[in-house]
Amino acid sequence: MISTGFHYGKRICPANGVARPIKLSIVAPSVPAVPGSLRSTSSLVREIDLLRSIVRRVRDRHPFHIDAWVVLPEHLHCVMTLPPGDSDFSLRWRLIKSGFSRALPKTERRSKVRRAAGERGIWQRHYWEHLIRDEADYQRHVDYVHVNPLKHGHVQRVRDWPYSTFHRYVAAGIYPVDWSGDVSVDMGSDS
Ligand code: NI
Repeated sequence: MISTGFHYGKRICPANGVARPIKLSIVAPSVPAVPGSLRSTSSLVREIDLLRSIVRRVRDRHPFHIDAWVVLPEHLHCVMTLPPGDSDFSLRWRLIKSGFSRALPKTERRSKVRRAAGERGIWQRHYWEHLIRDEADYQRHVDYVHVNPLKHGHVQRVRDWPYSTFHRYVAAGIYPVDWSGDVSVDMGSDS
């Protein structure tokens, strides 16, 4: 069972109402990193400072609220809220992915099709997304983001993964520090 009893939406994002689209996105680099392979040099965690600066830059130009975010070595999950009247999630992801790719050293191999599209072979071309339906759905997805490092076996305890908004939620008193969500929940192609 998913933990309930927390009211994330209202506490974290007061303006978050039904009129504002919120989506969970799973954004993944193109090929899972094999330990020790060259591919692992493009690990998102290794490049976390770069990723953060790109996200900030995109957000300055195209605002969005980060409700929940976790960065893993090979992919990331995010629950974001867009301003009223704006539903262009794909624009944000496109800019984050291309900005990050451009800023990395040009060593990754590219497929022909991606070369033709002017992309570098760092990201999958598509990502999974879901429009949040209601408060319960919101909580389920925020929990999903935060339990993800545990789900993928990177840590034994959720609190031990640093690249996560989980810590912000603990500081706000929403999760207990020893919180652990349900690792058996699957969404999209996140396995
Ligand atoms: Ni995941």
